[in-house]
Amino acid sequence: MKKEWWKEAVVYQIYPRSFKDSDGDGIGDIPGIISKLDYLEALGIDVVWLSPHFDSPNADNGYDIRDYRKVMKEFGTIEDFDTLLNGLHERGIKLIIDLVINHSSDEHKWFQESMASKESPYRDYYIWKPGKEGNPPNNWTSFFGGSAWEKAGPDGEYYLHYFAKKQPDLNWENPKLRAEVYDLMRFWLDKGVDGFRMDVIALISKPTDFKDMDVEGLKHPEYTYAYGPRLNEFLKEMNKEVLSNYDVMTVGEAYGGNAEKTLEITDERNNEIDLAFWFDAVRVGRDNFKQNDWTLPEFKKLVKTQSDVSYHNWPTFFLSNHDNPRAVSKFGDDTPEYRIPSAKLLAMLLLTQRGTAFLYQGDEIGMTNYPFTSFDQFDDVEIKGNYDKIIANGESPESYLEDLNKMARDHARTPMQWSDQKQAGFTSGNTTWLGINPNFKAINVEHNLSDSNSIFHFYRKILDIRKNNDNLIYGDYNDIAINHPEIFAYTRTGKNKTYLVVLNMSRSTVDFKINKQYKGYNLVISNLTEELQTIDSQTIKLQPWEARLYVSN
Ligand code: ISL
Repeated sequence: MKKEWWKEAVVYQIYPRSFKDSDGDGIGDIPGIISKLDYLEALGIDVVWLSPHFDSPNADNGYDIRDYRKVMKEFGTIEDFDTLLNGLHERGIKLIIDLVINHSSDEHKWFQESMASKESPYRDYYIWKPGKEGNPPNNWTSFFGGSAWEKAGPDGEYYLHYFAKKQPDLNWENPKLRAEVYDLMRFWLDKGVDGFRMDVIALISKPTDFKDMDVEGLKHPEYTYAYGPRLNEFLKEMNKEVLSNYDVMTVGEAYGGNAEKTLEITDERNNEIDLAFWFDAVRVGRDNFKQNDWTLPEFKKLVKTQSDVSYHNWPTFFLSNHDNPRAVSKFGDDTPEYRIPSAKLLAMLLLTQRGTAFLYQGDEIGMTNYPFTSFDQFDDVEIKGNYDKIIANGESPESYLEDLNKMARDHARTPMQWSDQKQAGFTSGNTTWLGINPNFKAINVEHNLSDSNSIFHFYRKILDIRKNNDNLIYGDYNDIAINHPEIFAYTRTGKNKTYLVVLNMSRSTVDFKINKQYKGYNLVISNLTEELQTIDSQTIKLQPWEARLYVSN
């Protein structure tokens, strides 16, 4: 296995709007992040992934870019960005930024020009089609509700938008557009950024036939939209033109669920991108807006599929991000009794899996889902955009709200809880762009820092163990109890050591039977006990949500 810095990295995702506000307007900003650099250093992460920081009218919180070379005014200036980058680099932390190039904002000057006339040199920067008898060109739908087509401009044509109508899709068939994208990538790389997270990268090459979808297709339009015929070609070109000239990491959002194609774009022999996020494990039990029940064996099997990639691929592992509920609320147990042990267990799970690990802001202190009680508490364009469709499908507002309380994207976007003071120490202002979780008095950074037994310090310790153990990073992965309903147990076998991870993901006390080959393994760390123990029998007794890491001798 070829060693690479990005294979060893633990990446910390910052959603800048919600991280830390420095000027009292209730919106997080870059100077706010700069004021927390020592915090990030103390945690011990290797890379920061910054969600979009570019100039944007914020139809989708920055995933709609108006100017790719400017910083969003609420977040600060380009000088602030440079200071952030230097500050991170001085602390040995790398920075990757969010490249949103499937679509731009409709307020981008390219789109304004493109819409102005059919003859505009920018017309083909986007995808325009004539309507059909007063209707859109086909029946494709937007992920954020309604048709994926919007009529605009003097010529009466429709443009394609897979997301909100303020997010028109860029036309990757046009070599001029591709050259512009490569240029803006170079702009940021020449500043010294260390790579990109690539938003919905599997969607950039569009299907060629623009045929209507059938009823089944309409349930999951992403399967039609993703992995178009020229995706590999575009990524190879991007790699040759730009990426291959820098020592950077790239992680693509492989939205659209096609394992074979995802492996292809991340196969090191293909020179496309390095890594991809797979969503099957993180979305276990999810069906669009419904979070159904799921079982631990189901989850473990999805994790195994992600992990068992070929020698020429490298996996990623994550339990949450800005589009998903809080890790401890979905995978742990966020009741007062079990929140702390289960959040620590998730720390062990995240940091001992095979693959580049992605930790989402706030998970290191065990932040939980927000208790939403009404629709006006949400900000997300996706929730608002899909409301009519969901109600028209026969669901009641009450049951939609119940679903959203399990899976809404806004759970992850509430402001970071820094202290038990006013506005959780997030802002000095009187308002925040999204509500602060009412549990901030109990759950916050300050308490975590001052308690050596906290979730934060547990993350710190495991990060440190991981950093000093190649076997834990590059070792083979083997699930040793895949059908066990409560225990997640696996080994990581490297050149000279085997690690054994045993996680009780339940509220029950469990006697876990283990093969005698593990006799004599020593405890490295546990979330419940400080006592160092050796495995001396074939049964390990685990308390509810107990997590243990052992090593061979
Ligand atoms: O979050 C989702 C469903 O709840 C997905 O449909 C999500 O939109 C999809 O994973 C793509 O996400 C990315 O692109 C979107 C943006 O809204 C997300 O925040 C981003 O992560 C459009 O740019």
